[in-house]
Amino acid sequence: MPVSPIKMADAIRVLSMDAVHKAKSGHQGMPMGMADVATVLWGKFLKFDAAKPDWADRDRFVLSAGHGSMLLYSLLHLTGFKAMTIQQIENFRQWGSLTPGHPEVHHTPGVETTTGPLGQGLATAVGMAMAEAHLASRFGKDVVDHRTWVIAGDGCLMEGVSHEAISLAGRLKLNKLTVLFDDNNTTIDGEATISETGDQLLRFKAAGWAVKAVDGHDHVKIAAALRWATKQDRPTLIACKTLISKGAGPKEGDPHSHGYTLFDDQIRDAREAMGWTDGPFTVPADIAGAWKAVGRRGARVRKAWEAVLKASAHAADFERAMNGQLPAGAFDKLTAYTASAAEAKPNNATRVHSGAALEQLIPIIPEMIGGSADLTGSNNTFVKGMAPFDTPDYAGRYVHYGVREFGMAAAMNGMALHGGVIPYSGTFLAFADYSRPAIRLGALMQARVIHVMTHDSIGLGEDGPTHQPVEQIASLRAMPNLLVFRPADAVEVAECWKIALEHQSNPSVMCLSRQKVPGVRDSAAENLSAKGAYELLAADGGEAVVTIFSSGTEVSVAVAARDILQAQGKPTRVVSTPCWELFEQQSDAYKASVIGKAPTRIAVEAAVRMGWERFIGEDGKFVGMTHFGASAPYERLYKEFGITAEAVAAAAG
Ligand SMILES: Cc1ncc(C[n+]2csc(CCOP(=O)(O)OP(=O)(O)O)c2C)c(N)n1
Ligand SMILES: [Mg+2]
Repeated sequence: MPVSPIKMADAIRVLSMDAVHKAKSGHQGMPMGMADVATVLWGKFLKFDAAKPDWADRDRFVLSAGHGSMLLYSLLHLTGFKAMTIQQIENFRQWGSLTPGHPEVHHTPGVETTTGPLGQGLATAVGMAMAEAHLASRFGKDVVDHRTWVIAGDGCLMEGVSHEAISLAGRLKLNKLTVLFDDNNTTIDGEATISETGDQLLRFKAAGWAVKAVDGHDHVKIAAALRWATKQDRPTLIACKTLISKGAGPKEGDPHSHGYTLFDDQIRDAREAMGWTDGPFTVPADIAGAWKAVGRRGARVRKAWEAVLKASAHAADFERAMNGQLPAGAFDKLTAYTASAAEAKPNNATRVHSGAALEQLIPIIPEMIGGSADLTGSNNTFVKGMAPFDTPDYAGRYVHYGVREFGMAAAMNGMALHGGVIPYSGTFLAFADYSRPAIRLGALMQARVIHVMTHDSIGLGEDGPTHQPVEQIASLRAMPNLLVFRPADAVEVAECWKIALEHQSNPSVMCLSRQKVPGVRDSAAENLSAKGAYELLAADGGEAVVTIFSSGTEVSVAVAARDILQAQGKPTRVVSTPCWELFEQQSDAYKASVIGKAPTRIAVEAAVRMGWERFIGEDGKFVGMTHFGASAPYERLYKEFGITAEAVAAAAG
């Protein structure tokens, strides 16, 4: 007799209850409520093969409501993902387990993206769907043709980033993206209506989505809705009306059963209500067998696809791109350009140098997909000849993200996680705070995403303090696994681009200037930026008595200050620090040699001091900002705020 799909859903419910109960923490409410929807989706629609979690043409499943992680872990276990043993389920939320509190990509096979910060999973999924659309165009639909499915809750849809994600997806008509909304009218504080009474269907519809509501416990209706979703010409929202903690006896539908609320008695009641006689963490053989069959359902399709890929003229290129490797000769043009920049020492804004570096890279690296949050001309992210990424074919490589910094950064994470593309895009550095939650998640997920952030100091001038970053550089430097670059001239800019592209497991931020600066590097023989910090100029005429540390546009200030000090008979070194994170990775001996032994250490940066003690020590002198900026031409601002060569020289005493 075939196993009832309700029983299969009950297996998710029971495992979720048992795991949360054993961990004495976590969330059973959402997994129990969405078990039916998940059973239909995984059972009949999701293209996957449990034996091959990383099959490139699999559908992407994103649990945006990451607190419901036991839903995903149950599915991975039941369908037979090898790593997800019953012991892992029993070790939910414990040290070293594959079942952390919220799903973490690269940690658990089958998890596509790290979720938990509500709303971001949905925004990340938009990027996955974008990557799919582009790669389908580049490699053909026989090689790339999959969907992206998202489960999102009330919380995800309340978060502001969902607005950016939804409107971008709607504008781009990403018809292979489906959001399954767990419409349970519940959040932590109680009924969702205590804080939200908007109409989600109308909201998505207004953004250009096709929408539908369905009883989230009716398997037949759910299946019909999912089938409908696959036939639309735009992204789809299915609001699934569910009861939180469905199946949990008296707790079913209780708006306070979001988290760990089921204790021994309630779990016994729930088991009874479900007619589930097996003990904790035990799934009857017939139900387990039905789920295992689901896990094998995609094997044939996967093998057929592998044969198609093998026969495809694109095979090698596709695999290289999906593995994150750069094409042969990726940096040939850039290297030649860097050498010529060292000779010509062009006097220009570092954002312009970045545009020039991109001109060397874009034609050779087809994986690079650029864009900007409506600041294309200011960010210098567009290279002539790039077509816009848009319907109908998505072949273009330049995304007009609109004024959506957070949605853009999250989408880039999704593109990088999907694989096959290397996203970069621009905004102003002051607005890094708008993107910050996605930059952070990208850093946690080791996603190769390059954030071009121009107008990186008071040096942007007249736009004034709202646009002048002061504390952003320090705050970004505090973030683990993020490479924060602040290059000084054309050579360093090109070096930093190369490093960012070569680091497959780090996001990068390029802090770039609006104002022009002179070239400081004479030679491009070695990528000195790769060391994070290096001696740009040695002291003349004896042991250095002063070392000036600096980054970006202030390196030329440091160089001018050195001239003054040398003229006063004080041998002075200048150290450029384009990337602090990379400096920390150098040997102790190298680091000590860069810090040097000069009795006077000064740092100059048109930003706050925080963190510079690393270079100048507690007693070091700092020339920079201690307050917000002001609106005026930048030359005046540097003078008024005392960030000048004279001030640096004077600080040497
Ligand atoms: C950005 C963010 N803010 C707050 C939280 C904490 N949090 C986790 S779940 C949740 C309630 C979400 O409600 P819903 O998505 O409807 O989940 P349900 O209660 O239905 O399971 C909150 C506030 C979070 N994870 N992320
Ligand atoms: Mg809810």
